Amino acid sequence: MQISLISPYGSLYNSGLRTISSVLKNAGFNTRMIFLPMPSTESGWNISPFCHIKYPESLLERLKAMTADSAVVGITLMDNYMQAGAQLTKALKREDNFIILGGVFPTLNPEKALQYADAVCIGDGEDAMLELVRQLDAGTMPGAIDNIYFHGASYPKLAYIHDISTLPLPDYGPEGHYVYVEHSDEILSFKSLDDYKPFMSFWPDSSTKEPIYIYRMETARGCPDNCTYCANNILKKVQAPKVRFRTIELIEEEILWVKEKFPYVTELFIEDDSFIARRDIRQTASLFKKYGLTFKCFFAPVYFTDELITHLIECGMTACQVGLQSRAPNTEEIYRRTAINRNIDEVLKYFTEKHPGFPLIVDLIVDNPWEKAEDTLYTIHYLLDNMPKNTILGISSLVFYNSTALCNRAVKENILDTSTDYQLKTWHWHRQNRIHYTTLLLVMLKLRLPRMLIRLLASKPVVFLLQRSLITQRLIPGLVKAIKKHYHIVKGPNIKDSKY
Ligand code: B12
Ligand code: SF4
Repeated sequence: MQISLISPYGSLYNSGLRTISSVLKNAGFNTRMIFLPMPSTESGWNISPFCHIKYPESLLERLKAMTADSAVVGITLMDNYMQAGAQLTKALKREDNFIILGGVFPTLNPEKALQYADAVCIGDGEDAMLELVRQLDAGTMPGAIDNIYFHGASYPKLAYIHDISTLPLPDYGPEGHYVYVEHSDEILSFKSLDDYKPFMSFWPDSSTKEPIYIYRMETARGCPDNCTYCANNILKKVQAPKVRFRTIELIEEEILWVKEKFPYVTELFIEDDSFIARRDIRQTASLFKKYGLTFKCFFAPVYFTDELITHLIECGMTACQVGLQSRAPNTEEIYRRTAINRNIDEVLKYFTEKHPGFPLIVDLIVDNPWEKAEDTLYTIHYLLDNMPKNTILGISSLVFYNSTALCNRAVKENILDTSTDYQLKTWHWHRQNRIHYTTLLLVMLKLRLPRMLIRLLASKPVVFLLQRSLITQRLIPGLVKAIKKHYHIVKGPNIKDSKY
């Protein structure tokens, strides 16, 4: 039986969909994987405040032809790809095929996702998809499968894979793998694993002339923490209650496989929310060093110790991304991050004193409707006083994900209109209809403008004068649009967002 698996994401990583493909292949089914990265519509230069993607009709026609032999079409979706998923299912649905959606969007919004497809998968998809395909292959009407919510049926029984080390390595083809290249409007067929090269390239900073090649890797699923805005807030309830770690033996097996199949790769991006919480993190980092691979990972401040970060840097950590989101006590409480942010002073002191040039990425959330200007100013002054000079600020606009504690609060307080497609709001601060003056101050910090100047502009009287609706809703967004338009003309239309 032929199955087509489709990903609309900008990145070709797709660990979940690739593992599903491996499981199906191991059971004797044929899979085809189609990747549809659309950088120009998702790029930061798009001025819409929503993540709208419009596939060309001709592309949908080619996808129809490509999936004509497929009894099952599976599509992976995050919230911001909801509309892309709707377009694809509408175009690819036939009387005689079965379309299933999986990923974070259907997991958090099963009823909404079911409007488009024959079924949705909630949480882990490997066992569920295999059982679905087996039942369809046997010619029976599929029914009662853990995690699969069928159109017209009731919410399914949920199950999860307890030991994720039992799963096969992700499927990278190359046979049966295709990618859409938007600028040439072509669907390329992967002929060898070298064809993945352009999709694995990464410029560590603007001064680098040659790209490095990265392999994104999963060593665990889930997060030990529980921030109120994060998808993990729900995934803990409906996917798996605890973090699941892959064994170090399996990580070594994957590294050996990467070294053999992708000899051009020199760096690993550890995509786990919880790499830092691994009990064997020191050994795992030493393993990367043993195989000559540098790496980048995320960490939450609470897990910081001087000894641990020193070890990670010695093992080849070239950058790390720290979630701070806010330093204002009120906002930390709203996000349930008071405990997680605990060691941030030590983190910033460590990098300032020991590795001032290290690319430390600090993530912040703006546009929180409950946050007052003085709270954002508190974070700004905190960063002005403590941030190492080479810090890279990641500024994201708050997006409400369905059923999270923060989303529920927004619904209860009538802040969020659930009759709208609020999932499609973009996280890009510069694409919002309203841009706070305090966001602009953070952007100045991100651009490394003199801190003296920012301090002056962040003084209470100036903020009082400039944080007015005419300025935040008209003047600043207008100015940002004009700058982007000008920059767009200078740099050309296909610039990817700097963050991804
Ligand atoms: C790796 C990652 C990325 C990578 C790679 C994305 C990619 N192409 O795969 C990068 C860095 C590019 C990325 C980008 C973004 N990401 Co991201 N990312 C993740 C992360 C950390 C891990 C995802 C992952 O691989 N998980 C492991 C696999 C095994 O799980 P899975 O993908 O969910 O798949 C399983 C099931 O969902 C299901 N399934 C999935 N697809 C399908 C399909 C079918 C047919 C079936 C049956 C089942 C099924 O089965 C799979 C196997 O069990 C998650 C965090 C998380 N906790 O999930 C965030 C997460 C998915 N990202 C998120 C977001 C918001 C983004 C961004 C939009 C913005 C941002 N500021 O980060 C951008 C989007 C950029 C873009 N243009 O696409 C949010 C999504 C929230 C939401 N409600 O949609 C998450 C959940 C983070 C969070 N904690 O809030 N991301
Ligand atoms: S620490 Fe990060 S990944 Fe974990 S729950 Fe909080 S925001 Fe989500």
